[in-house]
Amino acid sequence: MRTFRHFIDGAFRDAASGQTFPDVCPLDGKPFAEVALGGAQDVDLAVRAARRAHRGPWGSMGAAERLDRLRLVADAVQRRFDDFLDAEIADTGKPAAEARRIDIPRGAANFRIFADLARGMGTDCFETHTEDGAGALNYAVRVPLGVVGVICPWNLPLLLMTWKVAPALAAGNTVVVKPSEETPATATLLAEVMAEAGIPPGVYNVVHGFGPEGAGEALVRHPGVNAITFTGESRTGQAIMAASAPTVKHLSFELGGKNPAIIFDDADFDAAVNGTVRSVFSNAGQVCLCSERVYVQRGLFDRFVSALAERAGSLRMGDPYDNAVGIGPLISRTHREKVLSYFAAARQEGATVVTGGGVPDLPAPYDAGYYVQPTIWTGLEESARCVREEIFGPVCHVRPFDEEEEAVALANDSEYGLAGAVWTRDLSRAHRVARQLEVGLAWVNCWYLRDLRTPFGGTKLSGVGREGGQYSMQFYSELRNVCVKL
Ligand code: NAD
Ligand code: 6OD
Repeated sequence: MRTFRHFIDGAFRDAASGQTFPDVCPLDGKPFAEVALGGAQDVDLAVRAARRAHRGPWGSMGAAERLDRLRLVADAVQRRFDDFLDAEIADTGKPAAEARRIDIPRGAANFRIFADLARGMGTDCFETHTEDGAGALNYAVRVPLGVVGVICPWNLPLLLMTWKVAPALAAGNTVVVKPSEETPATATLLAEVMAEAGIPPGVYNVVHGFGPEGAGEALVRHPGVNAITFTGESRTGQAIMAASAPTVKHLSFELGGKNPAIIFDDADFDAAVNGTVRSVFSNAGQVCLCSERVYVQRGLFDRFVSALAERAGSLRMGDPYDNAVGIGPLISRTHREKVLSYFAAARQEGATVVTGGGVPDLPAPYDAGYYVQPTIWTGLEESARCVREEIFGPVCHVRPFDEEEEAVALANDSEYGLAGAVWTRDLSRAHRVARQLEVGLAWVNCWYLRDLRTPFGGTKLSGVGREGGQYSMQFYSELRNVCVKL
């Protein structure tokens, strides 16, 4: 059996406690690796190494050389594409076609884009009047924060970790990464790549383990950590915010969602169906941006629900390397129990189950995997738990609406505010509705179309701050003003 160890100060290490926990493959429920069980002692070692590297080789390296090395990391991820693919599939069970198209290319692209962006960042300069007439010059310099704690979820492990690590390093910080306990593989593999690309020891550290009372919490509480960038559940964000208060850390949070999709009856029908199928079922619904509430204008409702149900019913499950497979398992037994509990709750709350609602009948070894059927409900009240709470599975509720105003009000009636999708051919309406949605990301006639220079993040319970492009560079650095009396 393989072992995923911590990576601290340029070397792989066992946990200080000597303990491990199993990494289970969701395709068949079988453990395939042992993972070092990190705690406060491991985190402390990693933070000390990161501080030394920040004061030493990484902090004193010129920006051009630092960014060139990050480009080498991108090249190395690309070179080891198949290793990353296999690692990601073993951890998550997601279809290879999806990981080949999105997760692994983004693992490389994140390093390239932030290496380019960091080179072009400028700062302000002001000429200031003084009483003696000689004046003063004020200019700002952008400096790294120091050590950044990177706490990651399990749904897009490589994509979301590198989305944070790349800009943090580009800005001159060093990092301690705490991958999700469900998905330790790609963060460990990236450690090998970092070493190959000439990233000095201590710049990229990985401590595996759990969150509360484990490595995650220890990282948040450590006084040597200057900032925490976190993606995960809103409740976890609340706990991290409270635990980081005594050491007043910079925080960036990308949290949960209960995202609406609005389909007007003038929409391109096929495009709206295709887009909604993607937005509900991608990664088995385990993307924070997935649509769980679909509002369809009444004239189109029956036809749309039938088309969606037909497509959902035809999503194949099984061998993730088979290109015909369109949907994988959920991440864990526990998460499947949670999603199935919503399937039961929906029935109690009076849902009509249009399709799915159970566990699929699959051949071995997938019969032991954590699969659920792609599921569509109609007929729930907006007050139903299944319409209000994030489920994070391959499921949506579809409800008809009559007027534009009503659709906007329904979409905004949520504690969350991450993303929304609007499908219409009416350009004015598209702009009007997108402007009114209380979300950080509004897509029109598309879903999850990404340009990495754009601001990414949520409103309400869906997050604090924006990452992406210059917004990431701003979060991972701070400005120091220099005032020179002339
Ligand atoms: P999670 O919050 O359970 O765990 C995320 C990470 O936080 C894990 O590494 C975990 O070990 C750690 N953690 C848990 N409790 C902690 C604590 N008290 N202190 C420090 N660390 C702690 O989330 P998850 O189940 O891994 O991921 C799914 C969730 O993430 C969903 O809610 C989803 O919407 C959200 N998500 C949001 C975005 C976004 O961009 N907004 C992206 C991906 C996922
Ligand atoms: O694409 C991205 O940059 C990003 N942060 C995606 C988040 C997906 C959430 O599950």
